[in-house]
Amino acid sequence: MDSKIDALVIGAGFAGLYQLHSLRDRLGLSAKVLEAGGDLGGTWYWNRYPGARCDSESHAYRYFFSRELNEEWEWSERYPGPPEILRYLGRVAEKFDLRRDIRFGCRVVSARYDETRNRWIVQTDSGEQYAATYLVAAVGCLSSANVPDIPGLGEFDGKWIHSGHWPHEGVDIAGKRVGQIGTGSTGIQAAPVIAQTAAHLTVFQRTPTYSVPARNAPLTPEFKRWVRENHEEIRAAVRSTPNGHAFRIAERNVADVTPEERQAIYEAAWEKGGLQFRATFRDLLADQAANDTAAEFLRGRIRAVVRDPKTAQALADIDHPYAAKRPPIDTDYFETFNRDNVTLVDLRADPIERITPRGIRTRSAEHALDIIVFATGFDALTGPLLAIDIRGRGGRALREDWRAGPQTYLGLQVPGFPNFFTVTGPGSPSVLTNMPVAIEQHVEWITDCIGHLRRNGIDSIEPDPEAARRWGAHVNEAANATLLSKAKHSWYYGANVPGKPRVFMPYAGGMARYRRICEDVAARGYEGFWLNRGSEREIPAARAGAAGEYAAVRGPGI
Ligand code: NA7
Repeated sequence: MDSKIDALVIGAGFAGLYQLHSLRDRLGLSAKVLEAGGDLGGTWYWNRYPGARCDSESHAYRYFFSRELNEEWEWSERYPGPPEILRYLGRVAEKFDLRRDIRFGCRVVSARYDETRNRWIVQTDSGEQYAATYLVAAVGCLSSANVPDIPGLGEFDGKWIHSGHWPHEGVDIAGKRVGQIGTGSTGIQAAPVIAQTAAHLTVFQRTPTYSVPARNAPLTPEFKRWVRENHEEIRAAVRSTPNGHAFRIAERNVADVTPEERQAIYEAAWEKGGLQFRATFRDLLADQAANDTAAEFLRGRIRAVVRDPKTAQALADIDHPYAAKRPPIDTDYFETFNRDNVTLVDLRADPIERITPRGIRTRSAEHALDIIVFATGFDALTGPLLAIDIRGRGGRALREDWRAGPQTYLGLQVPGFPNFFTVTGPGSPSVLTNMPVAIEQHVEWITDCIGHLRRNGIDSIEPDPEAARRWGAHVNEAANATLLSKAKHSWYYGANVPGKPRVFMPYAGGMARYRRICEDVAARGYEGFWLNRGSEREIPAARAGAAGEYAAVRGPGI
């Protein structure tokens, strides 16, 4: 057992790499990363399905902690794809000499807190054991694949693949009959690309979704120069916007403009493309009537593009407010349904009954297939953490404690699990943001926190259960202040995984507001946490302020 380690980090994606650099090179700790994949990249190591691409714009999808790094790196397109993101992370690892402290191909299966020694004992799938004072889960929010339990899958004679475990050597789709289940962000990216080479693509749609064109394009030399020269401005923007993107949400409400002006605004945003469509009006996620105008505009676009009226109707018959589920962006998604080799199966009218050796049988027909692509998403946020048997004080199991839903304080720590930190854990803005921004904020907060513990001779930190309870109530309240609460069947609620508790998991109060809360908590001597020295417990006095401040969320923060 390697027990000379101060900190163990699980995962070598954006979060794990920066956490290693911060703990090792800023605090001088001995730190190691354990990574299940064969190389770094996290989400991007695994998600290599056709059409995979980041939805955040490249100038905002990066670390901001090193100006030098940004000056050395240039993205080539508006939205980066996996190969370029992996090259970027490879460059980061090289620049900060990270690889020497990462162990690849080693999956953490359990982590147990040894109270007498104040150490985490971590076990990998190959039987290796590590011990460390601090344990940081940088396991990603969308890394636990959700393969639905459809009867007959084991009998299928063809090949089936989940989008999140796409074989690195690729899949030969040319001339094949492909069935794709799922039309979320992944399915919407994958279908147009699969359709280009497959003999036939059948898209099995359970819930139709809005989508806005991504309008990806190579970056111009002028834009690249602008990015290089405006590091500070872009950094300031991503740190101050509600969702960590570099675009600002308009100040106006839908009712402030005439219907003609509104139409022109939506058309311009449609032409510009991307997630910033939702930034056209301030009240799109707060007010149903306002949202209805965007929703109707987007439904109209589907009807205008898709030629077959029945298919258009099935695609446009959307049952939730725009952006109440994660809003996808696409390249020719709706146009794909005009191809002769593409069919849409509306599962609400014609549900899947089973998978047969030949393909997928719905209530009305059997669809013969060579390949089934599951673009069925992930056991989000809690899944990657609960895949590990994590045990805190007295052997208590995270799986038990979270049976009714995740309980965290600030999405950073869990009561009863001292010195265990979760980067972008449930209860933090995480998936509602441009991820690297949320990751950077968490990594820096955790690093400062561990630095504080060490400077002050504090052995361990853990949340006061009451603070975690209050935070959980606030997370709920923040979601209820938005229209996100109108899409109860979203994966934000865990609704995509049968049996998963229905709890809104990410924090919808906004990244900028959340950042202030975290800074305030730290400035108050880690209010809401217990700081332990041996058997003595220091409880920072709760003062009016942080706790009271986050008690009221007025309007959506996203
Ligand atoms: P999502 O957004 O969870 O989408 C999964 C899709 O799969 C969605 O259309 C689901 O329909 C569908 N699905 C899931 N289970 C089934 C079953 N059993 N039968 C039929 N259809 C099913 O995952 P993505 O990978 O697209 O995106 C995840 C995130 O990655 C994305 O938001 C970005 O942040 C990046 P449903 O809507 O549940 O009815």
